[in-house]
Amino acid sequence: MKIVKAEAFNIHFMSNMVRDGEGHAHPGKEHDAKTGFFRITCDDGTTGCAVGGNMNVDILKNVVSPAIIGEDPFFHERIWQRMRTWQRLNSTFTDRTLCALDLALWDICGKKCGQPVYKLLGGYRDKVPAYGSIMVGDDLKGGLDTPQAYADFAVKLLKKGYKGIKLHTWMPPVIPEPDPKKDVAACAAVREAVGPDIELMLDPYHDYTRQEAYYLAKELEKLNFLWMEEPMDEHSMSSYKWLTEQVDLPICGPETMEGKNRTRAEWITAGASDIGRAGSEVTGGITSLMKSVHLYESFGMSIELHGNTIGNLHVLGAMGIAGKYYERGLLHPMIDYDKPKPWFTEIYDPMDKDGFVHIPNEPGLGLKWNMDYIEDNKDK
Ligand code: LLH
Ligand code: MG
Repeated sequence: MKIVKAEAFNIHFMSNMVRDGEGHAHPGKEHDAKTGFFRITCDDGTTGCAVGGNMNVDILKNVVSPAIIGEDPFFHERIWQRMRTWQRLNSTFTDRTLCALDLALWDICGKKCGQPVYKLLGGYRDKVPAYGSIMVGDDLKGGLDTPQAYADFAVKLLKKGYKGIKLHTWMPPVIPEPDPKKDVAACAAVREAVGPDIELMLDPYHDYTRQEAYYLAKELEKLNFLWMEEPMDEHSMSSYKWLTEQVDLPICGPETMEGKNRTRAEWITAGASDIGRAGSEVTGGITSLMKSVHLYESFGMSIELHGNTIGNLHVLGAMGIAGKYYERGLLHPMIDYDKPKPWFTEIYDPMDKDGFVHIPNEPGLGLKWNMDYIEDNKDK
């Protein structure tokens, strides 16, 4: 089996999400937007696809596609390793871009074997509990503008079946200065509204000082939070080691740090977090994420996966260690999360009334494409 074609292009769509000055997403005015799409075709007609995730379409078109023509997609690890080494001299060849290649390859392997990807990886479970991951705070009436707005929304999420909830609180430029006291007010309001038995997590401003992060952790201990993630710049591993040593609250990380499984190894041996973190998009795909999962398992640590990605869902289905949750979101009172994006006919992570997301069981990644929409709306 050989790869004969690889295509990357943008798909246009109408979006009601806007990015603020620091890149955080919020609801906003509908506008024309675009997202990347990558498709590999093999000599027997099998295709594998990936969409979105901030992939770099130019790199996929000009670097990846020519390099993989003629390769056997089942020599997946070899292709992934070779493309990984290309990243060294090309800063725009991101892990998110490597992830698009990796997902498309796993999709092909699954389709060809007639098995969902999580079973090819070594199936462990076919459903995972989801936590509701609430979007970064804003100043929108009817949105996430006050601690009470978080509390009201959290109660709505419980009614949908979520058993755990994570808050992303306010960050500049929505507020002029980061404000840990305001974060604690939102966390306390949510705890009060949902009662003592719901698991809660906080993902605050990502650039607090050690003292601010320490203050937050001590307050969250009183509110019985399950973990806190990314309260400081993750490039300072020593700050995380310092925080993890000071507080009882479990610290989860690193989330966005580059370096894939090797960075995770450094954090583990430094004792820089209590719970591990990685994700298929931020660490270069399923292939790399499985390396991190096995690494954490070897050190007796759990890992919570970052983001609502199809790659994470399949890895969660193949994880024999905790990793308890699938991060479902980002959720917001003014956004219908369950509405499929126009390039899909169905969402891949519907949640049942008990708060579980079932791992897609169709061969490959199990994504339900609307190829007519994609062909009609691609870059001309
Ligand atoms: O900063 C943001 O907009 C969010 O924190 C975002 O990155 C989100 O994906 C996250 O961190 N989830 O855990
Ligand atoms: Mg996070």
